[in-house]
Amino acid sequence: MDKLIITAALVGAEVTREDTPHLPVTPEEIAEQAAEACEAGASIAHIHVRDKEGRPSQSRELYRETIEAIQKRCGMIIQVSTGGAVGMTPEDRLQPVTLSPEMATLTTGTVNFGNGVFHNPPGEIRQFADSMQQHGVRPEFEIFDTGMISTAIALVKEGLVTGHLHFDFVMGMPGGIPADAKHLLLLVDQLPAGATWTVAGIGRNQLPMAALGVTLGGHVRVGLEDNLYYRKGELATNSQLVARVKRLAAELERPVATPDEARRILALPNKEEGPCEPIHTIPK
Ligand code: KMH
Ligand code: ZN
Repeated sequence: MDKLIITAALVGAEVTREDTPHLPVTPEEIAEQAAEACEAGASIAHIHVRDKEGRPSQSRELYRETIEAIQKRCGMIIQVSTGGAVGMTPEDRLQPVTLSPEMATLTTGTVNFGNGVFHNPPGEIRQFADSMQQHGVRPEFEIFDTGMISTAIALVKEGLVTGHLHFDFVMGMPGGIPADAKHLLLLVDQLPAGATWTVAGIGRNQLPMAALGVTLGGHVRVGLEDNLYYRKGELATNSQLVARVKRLAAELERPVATPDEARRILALPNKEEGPCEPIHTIPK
């Protein structure tokens, strides 16, 4: 198995300071917690940003400030959200892609999201993929339900996504695929050979899904975007959640990847050598 890539989903769009005092909100707070998560074993920072009132935002300027603040502190792979918050326009959601970060999320289908609808119709998915291609950004496919994998593969066949394929299975979100071993295996089975995957369990599913990610040869996403608690009744910090996965993985003889090791595993373009060749195979 490859070394384990831990993604720290630090902020999200839904959690508030009222929910937990540990949520980072300003660019400096997000950067500080990214550095702590990196120190604890994470190699990717999945980021959203918030405005001055703490509301979810996709402001290019706020992303720029946040990315620069992270880059001053550590060499993590920065993955911006294009999901933003339910109800945002595609143009709004695409703003951070124009900064050409190393990675961005790409959700390949519409899904009920709690009481709302996370709207990703076919035309907009292609618009997002095209924008990422134009700006040299590697997508991470956000898979909330099974049908989203075949849509991701369609984008590859259409030439809208090139390079190594990496998937994030978001499991246990009300309205999305349930979080359990049976459903995880169903998702993994559908991936093209050579693709990599990570798993993000929502709420109390975070720890058991992380354990499955480690043991099945996937990678793991944790953080306050997906789960507020360290255990029942005890609020967590981002770095505590990352550190626990690193310890768990160490017990299972799966060391964590540094950011540069993660770049090699994900075949991210090396600035000097140019784009890497794709190593996955797409079924005909
Ligand atoms: N906040 C959700 C509506 C992503 O980052 O791309 C979407 C989301 C996924 O968080
Ligand atoms: Zn997100």
